[in-house]
Amino acid sequence: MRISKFLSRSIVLAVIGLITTTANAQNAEANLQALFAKSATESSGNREYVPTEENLQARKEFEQKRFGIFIHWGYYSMPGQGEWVLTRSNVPVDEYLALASAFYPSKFNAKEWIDLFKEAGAKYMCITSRHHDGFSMFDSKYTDYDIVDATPFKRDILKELADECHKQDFGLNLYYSHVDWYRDDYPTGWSANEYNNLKKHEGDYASYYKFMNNQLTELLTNYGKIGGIWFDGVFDHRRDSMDWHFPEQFDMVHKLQPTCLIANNHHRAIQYGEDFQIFERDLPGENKSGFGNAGGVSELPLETCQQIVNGSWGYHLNKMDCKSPAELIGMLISTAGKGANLLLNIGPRPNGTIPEPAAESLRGLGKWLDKYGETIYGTKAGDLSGQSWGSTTRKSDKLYVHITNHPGKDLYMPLDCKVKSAKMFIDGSPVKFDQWKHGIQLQLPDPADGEPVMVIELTTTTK
Ligand code: FHN
Repeated sequence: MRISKFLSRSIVLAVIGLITTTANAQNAEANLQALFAKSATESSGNREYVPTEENLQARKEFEQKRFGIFIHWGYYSMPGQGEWVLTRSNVPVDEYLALASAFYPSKFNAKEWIDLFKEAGAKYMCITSRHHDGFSMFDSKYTDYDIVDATPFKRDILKELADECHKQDFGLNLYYSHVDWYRDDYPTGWSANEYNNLKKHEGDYASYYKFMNNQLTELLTNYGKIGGIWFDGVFDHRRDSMDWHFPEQFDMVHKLQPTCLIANNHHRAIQYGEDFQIFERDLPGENKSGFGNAGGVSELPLETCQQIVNGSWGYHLNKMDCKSPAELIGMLISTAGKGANLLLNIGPRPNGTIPEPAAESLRGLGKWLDKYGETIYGTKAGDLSGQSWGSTTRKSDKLYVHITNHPGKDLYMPLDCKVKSAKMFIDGSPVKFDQWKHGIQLQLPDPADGEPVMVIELTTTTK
């Protein structure tokens, strides 16, 4: 082709391309505005979020549970390098995607999982229905990139887990990622700038938003009662402050299941439609994890998520150092002492089993809860928490003193209440104390061998 002809042809093509792209972008924008204009008048508008009575009741029941199991599981467990292996290991995306066609968790057994979680004393679980890699761990008709269509396993593990949870009266919450490293209609953000194996694209948020809402509708229609949706991923557009249009999405969730509680892992002040507040690897009010928790501690039910191993949510072959039962008990005590639920994470193996060290620690925690669960479940934050010697929880006129670091013979506790009696929780044997003007001085028995925590029950009255 002569150059001039080639050039003019290229210019024409480029202009057509530009017009088309612009037109697509304008169409996408128009679709988006049309979509939100409609949903905005239908849903949130400028209304403030007023939770329904049934939602408020669901919140109360949620915070009574105090202990849940977090599960990060997907085909990302196959390389055994955690759930960010696609990006942090900077692997070729197509090679990563090919792993899905070999994902066959042959030993997955929903009953074994729920039996173990109940033996651990947990009252609910939260599983990654779809993490940042975009892979759906449930049968979705809005994508073939899911466990039924894209793997030889072909079973809907979420359906099997949901059926078992409902059969065993065990709560089921679902983690759902707002970030998507797979779909072309997701407007790429921080992840694609940070990791150069991810393609950057403008995406089409109206299309992606519709996809998410279609999937959330599937999750809230096909799997029975869902206790909560745990959203994650706003970090990807923190800097460009993309409008995710959460209010309309959250209204839709509440419309589908009014008792489904919503939380969003943004570490900021609570926003429209949220029903509980998440803290990630921090107690409420702390900022050891560096996420900032700029939103302070709200009046909503609180939940702190922690890892049973140090340093990974998803299965990681190099991070198998599991917290001991005593460490887990201490974690639960300090979390409950702040009036928060502990969501303790496990990363199952690619074959669908729970690593034995994690199972062992869970069983040890469960043994402790068999004896002391009354001092954790259904309690509120104690009058004193985060002390060097331990923490407290409160249930009506009972104040449970959890001593994880025995301070010796005497323990002074500054208290605004009056103490009527003190006894060892485990056997009711009386504990001597002196009532002072602004607190009490306990005379502690010696710590019992093999008991990681000394629990004293105070019966109190207002002064
Ligand atoms: O990026 C995710 C991470 O993979 C994991 O799901 C945690 C769980 O709290 N949330 C995000 C990191 O903050």
